[in-house]
Amino acid sequence: MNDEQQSLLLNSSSRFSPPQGVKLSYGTAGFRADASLLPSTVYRVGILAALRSLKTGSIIGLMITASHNKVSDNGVKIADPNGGMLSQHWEPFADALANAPSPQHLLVLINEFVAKEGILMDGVSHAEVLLGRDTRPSGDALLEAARQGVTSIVGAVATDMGVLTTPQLHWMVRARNKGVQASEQDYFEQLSSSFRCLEDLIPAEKSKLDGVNNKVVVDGSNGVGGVKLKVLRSLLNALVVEVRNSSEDGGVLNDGVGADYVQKEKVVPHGFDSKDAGIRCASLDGDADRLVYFIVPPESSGRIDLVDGDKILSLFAIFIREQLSFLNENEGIKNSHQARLGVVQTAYANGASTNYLKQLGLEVNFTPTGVKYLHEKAAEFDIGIYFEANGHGTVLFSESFVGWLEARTKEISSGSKGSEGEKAALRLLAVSKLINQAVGDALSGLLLVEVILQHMGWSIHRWNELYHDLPSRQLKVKVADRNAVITANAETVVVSPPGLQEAINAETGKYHQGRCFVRPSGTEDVVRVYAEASTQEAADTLSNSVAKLVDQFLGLGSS
Ligand code: G16
Repeated sequence: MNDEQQSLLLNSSSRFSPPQGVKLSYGTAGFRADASLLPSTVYRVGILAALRSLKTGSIIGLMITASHNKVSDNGVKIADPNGGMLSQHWEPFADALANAPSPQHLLVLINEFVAKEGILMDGVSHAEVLLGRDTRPSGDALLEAARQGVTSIVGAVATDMGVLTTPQLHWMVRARNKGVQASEQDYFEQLSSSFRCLEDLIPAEKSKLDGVNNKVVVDGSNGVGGVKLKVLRSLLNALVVEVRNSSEDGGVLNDGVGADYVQKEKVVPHGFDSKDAGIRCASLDGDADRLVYFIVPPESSGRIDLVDGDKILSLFAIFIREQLSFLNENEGIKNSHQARLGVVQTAYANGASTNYLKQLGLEVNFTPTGVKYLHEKAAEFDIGIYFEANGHGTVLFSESFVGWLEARTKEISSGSKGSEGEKAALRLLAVSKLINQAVGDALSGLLLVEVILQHMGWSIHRWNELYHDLPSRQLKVKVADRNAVITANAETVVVSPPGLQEAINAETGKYHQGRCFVRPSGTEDVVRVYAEASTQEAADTLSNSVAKLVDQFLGLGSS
């Protein structure tokens, strides 16, 4: 690092002092904390993003969001060149940077890391970081901190992409690095045109079935997703999308609204009531990377029937499996490609969903929570579908399979209705364009759900009846140090503190179809407890008992 670079870093970092007595770590989805604690962290992540861009010779993304967290929180995360999460190999560097006590320490860390990674800081190499933020009030100032971090590396440029959903920024990074146009308009065009292509391929007899209507009512969590969905819907013809709790309505972000609230509490969000009984409703989270559906029952007393990420995964799996079988059976498609289809879940997946997927003959894989783990596993298949129960997920297509689909669909003469196999190839290619290949995306997920329901001729009730969820309950426990909980086997077993897993096993063994696990949250300062059992009462009791155990082993000493 030359003198000019050193003094630039020392000068700019002296404007961003790290908060005293706070240790931050790059968790499930980047750094998250109360927004007032974050300027120095975001500035330093700006530096990291510029270095990552130099290292990879590609465009990097930096998103300011705290997704489902309360409005006073904020966060920052990195999108790697392929649009996915930051390589896990760089996370320890992110932690070290965020916690360096002074500009001098920061400089030493950067020098060491740059040498170790062989990053060329010659002042000539070019780096570019795309910046995005959601609608949080603290976003503007934090984006400026990120910009200053990026530009404190000589040769690095920060491009402000404005207010975006998290998946939009990931999509843009991926597209730009593939040399494709990547404005927000391009994103909307790609989603809406592939959606229309799938609509055109709906079997005529299916789309007219009773019980399928063309309207969906969407809870935007008072975040960025509702606003963007309003733009997207203007490009759709047949589908009617009513948006409630958009950030323009004056409601508070994620407060009694949104996918996280609906999925965890299983109650009607603000803005919905018994007048919505029976209609197809959906919820996005604060930055629109999660999607769940729900039904308000006629006599609801505030409860909903949740149609969660597991059911979205099941719907996608049925549709894709059907298209693959058309491809493989159809003689019109020569040299059929035996595509390998796999699905990925976490321990939060309802046991009934896993059984259902296995009964369909699918290969079900498990990873720890966090889209970075699921995405990596799903990328091993020709088509990998991953979803967390909380509604975060997507469908990944391998480049070789997309190449095969492109070659096959080129052979189909334009305007021809084609054989079932040809239509299946066209549908799968359209799905690969509609569904975000970089990360889980509630907007593209919503369009895919909607068009598959039309294709099947299914109402939300028919979809919800695919299988019946085992009753479950999720709780959070405040503890002195959540990182004292160490888990293994995709978070199903606690290895530390000693004795806790044995105590959980003893408790779980008392319940028919009982299953329970605990894990430290990566986004909030809590330990999460998940319990499942044959009745709701049993799931509630089991989760409460295990929450007490967590408190006894790790708690603040309150019980
Ligand atoms: C983030 C991750 C998700 C993960 C969730 C879990 O969600 O992107 O993959 O499921 O955190 O949070 P926790 O570790 O607190 O249970 P989001 O939507 O908040 O970015």
